[in-house]
Amino acid sequence: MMWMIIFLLPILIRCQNTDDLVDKLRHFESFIELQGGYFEMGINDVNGINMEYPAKKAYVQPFRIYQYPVTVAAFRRYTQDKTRYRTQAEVNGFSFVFENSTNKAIVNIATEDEGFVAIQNIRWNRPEGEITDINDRLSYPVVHVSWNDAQAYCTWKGMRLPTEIEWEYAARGGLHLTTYPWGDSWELKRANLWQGKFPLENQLRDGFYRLSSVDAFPAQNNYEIYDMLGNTWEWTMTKYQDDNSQNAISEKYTVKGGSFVDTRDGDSKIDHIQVRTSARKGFPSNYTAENLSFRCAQSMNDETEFDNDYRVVRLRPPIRHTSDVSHKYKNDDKDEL
Ligand SMILES: *[C@@H]1O[C@H](CO)[C@@H](O)[C@H](O)[C@H]1NC(C)=O
Ligand SMILES: *[C@@H]1O[C@H](CO)[C@@H](O)[C@H](O)[C@H]1NC(C)=O
Ligand SMILES: *[C@@H]1O[C@H](CO)[C@@H](O)[C@H](O)[C@H]1NC(C)=O
Ligand SMILES: [Ca+2]
Repeated sequence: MMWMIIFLLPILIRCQNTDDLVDKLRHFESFIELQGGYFEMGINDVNGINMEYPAKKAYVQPFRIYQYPVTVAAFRRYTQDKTRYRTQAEVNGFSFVFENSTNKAIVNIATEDEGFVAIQNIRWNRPEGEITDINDRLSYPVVHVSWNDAQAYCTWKGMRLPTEIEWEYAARGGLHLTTYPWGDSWELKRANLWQGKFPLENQLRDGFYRLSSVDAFPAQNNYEIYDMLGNTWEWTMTKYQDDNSQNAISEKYTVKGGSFVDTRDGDSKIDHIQVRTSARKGFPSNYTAENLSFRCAQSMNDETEFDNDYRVVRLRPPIRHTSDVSHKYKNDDKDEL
């Protein structure tokens, strides 16, 4: 009898842990429902670039949006279901990776992607090359996915990508024209960015050199939405436009949010992007990189009644943070860059 317990115990414990993991990963597919309405997007900063300046009034219908970016685990289920689906990075034969982290041949592709190189055989389940173990990254945002891949995934879920207006409405969390989802002053332990002079010096003040899991930091605003700013840029459904002419730039889509290689002040980057809620830029639908992910959204009936301007629809289980420290962001944590 005793030997059976001794024999079975480790297996039981292992199952318990696996269940926990499955539950946690499932929880990352929870969404929030937002009432929408009129709000102001953009920013009143004359130095704003890519048309983030000036702020403008926008209207949005009620919609749902994922609380977290789509994770590697969730995307893996998609590829298991659609076994014939080839992601864009597989079709292209390469993807853009930060630095030269693998010994795979570099494809000679000209890129304006500062610090990034095109590398063969990089894809969603090999985000940094052969050495990456996907099981360590199940709760990370899926990367090396094109706009086409993102739409295919969301369609599979009965959803679509958010529009730029929906994305920004969700990121603002009901606050009026603040710089960041949580307010106007920068707080360090709230987003995974780059601190220091890019690309040589990373002070790692947020604790992450490259990507982090989607719940590495607490929710970024009152809507309980995670990882909007930082970690990865996110695709939207909206065609990209970066000047006042009414023409969208053909085949480019707007991305939002900033990533682990972007900085708060934009000073050391060629593109001068300052990561903030209004920041935006555009990429072709076949572009893939290590700093670009997505989340899905869906329109709701505008008859839906709200007792609050939002509600969180949690898929089991309740929120569990990777560390308790992430709950606390004290004033002395403020970034003094
Ligand atoms: C990338 O790694 C390969 C193999 O180690 C090396 O030959 C190449 O020079 C490296 N390129 C850069 C840009 O570091
Ligand atoms: C990824 O980061 C590089 C370096 O800053 C940048 O040039 C590139 O545009 C980024 N990709 C996306 C999708 O933002
Ligand atoms: C994307 O498509 C354009 C237009 O067809 C093409 O010129 C470009 O090489 C493609 N980019 C990638 C990364 O495959
Ligand atoms: Ca970081």
